[in-house]
Amino acid sequence: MAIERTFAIVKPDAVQAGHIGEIVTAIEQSGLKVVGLKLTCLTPALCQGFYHEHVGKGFYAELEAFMCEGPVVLMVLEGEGAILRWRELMGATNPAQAADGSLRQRFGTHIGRNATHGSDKPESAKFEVSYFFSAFEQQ
Ligand code: DAT
Ligand code: MG
Repeated sequence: MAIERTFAIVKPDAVQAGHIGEIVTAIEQSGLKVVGLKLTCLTPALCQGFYHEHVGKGFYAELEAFMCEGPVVLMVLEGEGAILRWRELMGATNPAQAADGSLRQRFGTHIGRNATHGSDKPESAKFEVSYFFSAFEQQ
């Protein structure tokens, strides 16, 4: 499998609850490398560009309000098959359906408050990494 880069977010619920460290630890213990990292707050405009595929859906207003309610940690992760591996570590979108021990099962509380984000395919990973990180900000 090829070395890939993927994009990850520790969402506002998990930052507010004090789970940044546990999530970064899970990433590093899985063998994925953190090659870019920053803490910031999203704005509605940034959120709309990032989640462009979901703008206009019934849950979008709730998603935007949630993503802008407090700080987030943005990361670029690297490793063999990183895109799928990070999705597996996170678990299913709905924490109620996420596998035992997955991050969304451990730290998510609701489908709309699910603790982490991960790119779902190579094209999204490329777009999402470059949306938030310049080449200079990635190792
Ligand atoms: P994922 O984050 O697993 O890639 P997605 O791309 O389908 O899932 O949706 C993006 C985010 O939007 C998701 O993490 C949480 C929110 N969301 C999705 N479906 C939802 C729904 N039915 N109700 C509320 N929030 C939802
Ligand atoms: Mg998605």
